[in-house]
Amino acid sequence: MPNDMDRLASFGRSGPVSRAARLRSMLMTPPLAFIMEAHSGLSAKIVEEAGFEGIWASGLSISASLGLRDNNEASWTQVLDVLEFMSDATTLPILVDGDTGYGNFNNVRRLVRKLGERGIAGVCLEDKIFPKTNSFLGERQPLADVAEFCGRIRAGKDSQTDADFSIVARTEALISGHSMDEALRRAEAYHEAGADAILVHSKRKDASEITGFMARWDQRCPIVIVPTMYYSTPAETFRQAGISLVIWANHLVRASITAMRDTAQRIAESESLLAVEGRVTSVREIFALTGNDELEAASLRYLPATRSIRAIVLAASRGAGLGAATATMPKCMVDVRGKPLLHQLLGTLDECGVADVTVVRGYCKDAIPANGITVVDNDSYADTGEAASLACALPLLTGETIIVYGDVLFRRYILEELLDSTADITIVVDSARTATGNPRDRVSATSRNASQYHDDGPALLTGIEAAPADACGEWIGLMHVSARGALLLADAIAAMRAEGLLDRADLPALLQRLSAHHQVAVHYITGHWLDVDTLADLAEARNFS
Ligand code: SPV
Ligand code: MG
Repeated sequence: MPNDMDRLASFGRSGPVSRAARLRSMLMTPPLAFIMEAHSGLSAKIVEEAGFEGIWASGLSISASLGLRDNNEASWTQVLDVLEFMSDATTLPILVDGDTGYGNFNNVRRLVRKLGERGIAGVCLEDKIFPKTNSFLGERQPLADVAEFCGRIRAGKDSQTDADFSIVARTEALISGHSMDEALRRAEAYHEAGADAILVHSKRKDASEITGFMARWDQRCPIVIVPTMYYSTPAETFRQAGISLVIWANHLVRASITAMRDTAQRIAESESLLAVEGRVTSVREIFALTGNDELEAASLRYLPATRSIRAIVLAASRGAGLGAATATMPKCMVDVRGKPLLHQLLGTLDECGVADVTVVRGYCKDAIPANGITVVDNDSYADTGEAASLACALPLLTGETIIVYGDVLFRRYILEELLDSTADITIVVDSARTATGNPRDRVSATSRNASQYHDDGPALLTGIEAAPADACGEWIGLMHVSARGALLLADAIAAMRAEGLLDRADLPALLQRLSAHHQVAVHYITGHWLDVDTLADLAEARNFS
């Protein structure tokens, strides 16, 4: 049965749509048609790309590409597997070189059914005996008995599952040294047996046998030729002679052998790829030929959207509390168990799938190399605060973003939980720290940690710099914004800048401003984090895991 691709593909000759019907049209209706050899899915694509209307699945070429002789060394099911790749790779009709049909009438029946299942448009059967030998090897190869071969043709026609499937009967009479009369006798018998077309093969250097045959054939049915040996004959001669279909039988496998040998030799001799780069097809071209763009489009349609989360790390300050440790580097580069603090933080971000990280540098900025991260500089770090540092990364504050201080360490689960937040703006607050820590980071919220589970929604930030009695905890310097939250944050930064408040503001001040107009969700934790402000913190950081 024709498959969907057959039904949909309609180009070349107008009218018929199935591949079998298109091959039939090439055989039955002028003008002279040409089909080109292919032996693999890739070569089939190249034939189609070149604008041919059909493909010759050459026995010689398929065998050679498998490293085998053209003597039926590849089993017919192995050939069938190659044909399936070819059929899938192209929309063109494929005429298969079926050799002798791999045996008697019974083998032909099964072959034709299986070809139909793979969307093959037609098969060419030659009047020789299994196992075959290539026509250009030796002389006077024995031919099949005419009646027996006619039985193969009839069996094939009775087995086709698509009414338009074609059987081309090939006579080797002239190649095997028989007379023109014998060639004509055989052609007539095969035509009578139901062959849709006759392939007349010749190994002369000129087309005289072919034109001689045509002069006597009288257009009884379409004639197919393979001008491998009489290659200098112009196509016009075939047109004038009334040929229906020309097969360019083996030139892609031959071209590939030339190219592969040349490339292999150059590389072997020069011990380098330089000699061939630019002479060989680019890898990008392979992607194009095999349709990777289609796969990309399909992935967008069928795969769940991938989440892309950025991080902005604020690391512009020196960190005066660390004394000599920050004489030549910012606080985030201080060593904690063999790695800078910043690298510990980047590791945690990476483990949670946040690989697109921007670090805002300031003090000793050259101590933070741009390896695997984007760097943005706040050159006024000495006179500005955290909000101004964040403002330096404003162009990168788009989409879902984590904002974090460069001197904070926290267990991975804290970030994982934060990334589950559905609020537009969420800050992480340690509810165990209401009296300790930096007063500016103490926050008040609509509910405390203990009561969070009984509420409908999350606790919301109500104020900063809360007195210990009012504080619900300490903001740990880690927050998350959704794509919308990023816009809200950018708007707040722009408003503070317009009011002249940006330069001196810290992040709690920015959060307070946001919470006045928008909901800032509080995600509570207890412990499992630290920030490094003092040498004591640094000692603690070295024990943090
Ligand atoms: C083939 O391409 O395998 C053919 C054509 O059968 S020829 O090699 O010319 O016989
Ligand atoms: Mg062959």
